[in-house]
This record gives sequence, structure tokens and C-alpha cells, in this order.
Amino acid sequence: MNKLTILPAALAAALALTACNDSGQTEPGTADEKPIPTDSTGMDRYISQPLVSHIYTADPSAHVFNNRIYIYPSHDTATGTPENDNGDHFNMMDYHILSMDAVGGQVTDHGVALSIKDIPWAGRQLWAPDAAFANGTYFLYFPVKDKQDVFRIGVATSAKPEGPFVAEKEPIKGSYSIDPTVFKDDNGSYYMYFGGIWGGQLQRWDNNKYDSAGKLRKGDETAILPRIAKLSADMKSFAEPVKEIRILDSAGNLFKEKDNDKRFFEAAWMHKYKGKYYFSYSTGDTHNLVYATGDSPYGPFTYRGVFLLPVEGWTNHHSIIEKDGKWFLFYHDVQLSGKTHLRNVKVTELKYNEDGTIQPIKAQKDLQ
Ligand code: FUB
Repeated sequence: MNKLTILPAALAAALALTACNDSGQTEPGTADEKPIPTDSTGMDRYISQPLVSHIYTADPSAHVFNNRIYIYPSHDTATGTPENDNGDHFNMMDYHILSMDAVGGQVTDHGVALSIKDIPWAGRQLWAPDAAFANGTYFLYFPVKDKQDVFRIGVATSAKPEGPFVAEKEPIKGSYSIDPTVFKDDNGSYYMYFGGIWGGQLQRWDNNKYDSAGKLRKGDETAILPRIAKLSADMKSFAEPVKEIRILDSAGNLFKEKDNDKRFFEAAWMHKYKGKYYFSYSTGDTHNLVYATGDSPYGPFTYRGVFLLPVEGWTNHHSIIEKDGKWFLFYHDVQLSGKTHLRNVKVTELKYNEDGTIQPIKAQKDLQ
């Protein structure tokens, strides 16, 4: 693995950054996390500070519901599972939802919103979730390995954006792999984008059929593509067979696996800006967040470039929202722990150029 160097002692001032729970009280670190250091040395190396520091959080999917920002992150825990290329060390057990009135405001941790023990079909590893609101109900979408150790995507519902959520008894029929994100188009249709290679198992799925021996592509082969499916009116099932999404270079060609600084790896997100569809994702083993634009939610999308350079840690995962006329990028790094599986979510402003391209962001000021 081509890992980034994690510089020591660059840790946040935890006292200044701790979150409040629903009753407005500060929560201490919990037993499954190591105490978070309060050494502020090197804080100014980062363009943003962790949104909370009493728990480890990652993969922030942000949404504006009822004029408040809700963040649906993974909840990283130190379970001692050894690190490997399948991501077994990302062994998460529950979700906590965070919220705030505005970027820069006080962050509330709403406590456990869904626990793996309450998902009847789940085996292990609650990875990056997302949420949507429709028909008066909030939907939490989440990937978790089933009892056969195959990643599937589940859905849970709540009357409130912060939960608690109640999981359906089965995964979404026809779903697979990881990192679901749900996008509502202007005409009221909802689409789920998903997929991730390596530990996300997308290489095991061809034509929506599972092959446990499915291999990663070789350098000269066409890269594996992310997936999309329109959601049914009940928001709990796919309205159509899952399709591949084509991401093209400027000459109109699909990327090859060797283009691993641009090809899809995981962490899809969709947003619309000035009538264009922006499909963004992580390049995984090259650690970029990149984007491609198109004229339909199904693509094809034309690659436009990197908008977040690699952060500290191995993974890079994000969401993009508009609030009060400004655009924001939610992302994570490992500032608090220095450990790749104990991440912390952050936010920074995202800016567009006149031509609709996104201004690239360096999350550390000293990044080369
Ligand atoms: O958090 C576990 C996995 O790491 C996510 O599903 C990926 O996107 C990566 O961030």
C-alpha cells in the first residue's frame, strides 16, 4: 500500500473541540477509544479542525434538513483488528449522527442512532452511511457485511433526522458493495450511487452477479465502474436493475486500472451545481478526491480533476452541500489519532471557478 506519512504530535486542542450531547453536556471519550490527546502542537498545519474529538468519526455524509446541517458519519473504533488491504481494521459497530446550525456552530452528537446488534442480517463492519428524507420519513442507508461476509446495503428509518433508526429485516434486494449515497434530483427522483473496490468487494460483481473469486483488474484493463440504481417510491428498494456509471477522460475513453490517480475506487457523492451533475469519488490507493461532470444522473461523466489532495491517513471520503449560499466540503483525516482507522470529520468551504470547475483544496498547509 502506498501510504501517506503521518506526522506525529499534530493533534487538536480537544477541550476546545469536544461536542455536546442532546442535553448539552460534554461527553468524555468512551471505552473503545483511546483518550484523545490535548496537545495542540501543529494544529495550524491544518486548514480545518476536527468537528468533534470525543469520538472518532469518518466518511461524513452531510445534508441540510429543516435548515440544520446533519452529518451521517462512520463511527471509528479501536477494536484491535489487524490492518490489511481488505480494511478489516475498519471494524465499526454503530453510528452517531452529528448536527449543527451552521458551519462554525456548536456540534451536537445525538448518541447511538443505529447499532450493528439491531440489524438482523448484519455480520460485521458498519461502513460509510448516507441519509435521505422522503414521504415524511428519514432514511439511513448503510453498508455492512452480511453473515456470509458479503457487503450489502441496508436501510433503516426514523421520524427524526438524528434517529434512532430502525433497520429493515433484510438488505436492499439486489444491493452489494459499499458506500451508498442517495441523491434527490430536481424532479423528485432519488438515485443511489454505490460501490468500492478492494475491501469494498466491487470486483466480485459483474453484471450484478456475485463471484467470490472476482479479481481486481490488471493495469491495461478497463477500470471497474461505480454503480447506480433509481430508488422506488418506498425508498427501500431499487426501481430498476443496477447499472454501471461511465467516467470518461477528455478524449471520451474509459479509464484503465493503471490510471489509478483518476479511476473510481470508492466514496461516491453526487451534487448538482448550475444544472450540471457532479459525480465525485475517491481514487483510493492514490488518495485523491476527484470529480467528473455530466448532463444526466446516469452519466456519462467527464473527468474534471482533483478537488481534495490526499489527507493524512489512507482513506479520503467526503460530501458536498450548499448552506446559506455557500458550498462546503465535509471530509476526514487522522489528525487526532495518527492512525488510519481512527479518523475525525472536518469541514471547509468549497469554491467554484466561473467555468464551473472546483478550486482544488490542500487540507494541510505543508503538503507538497
Ligand atoms: O470507513 C470505511 C471505509 O473507508 C469507507 O467505506 C470507505 O469509503 C473508506 O473511507
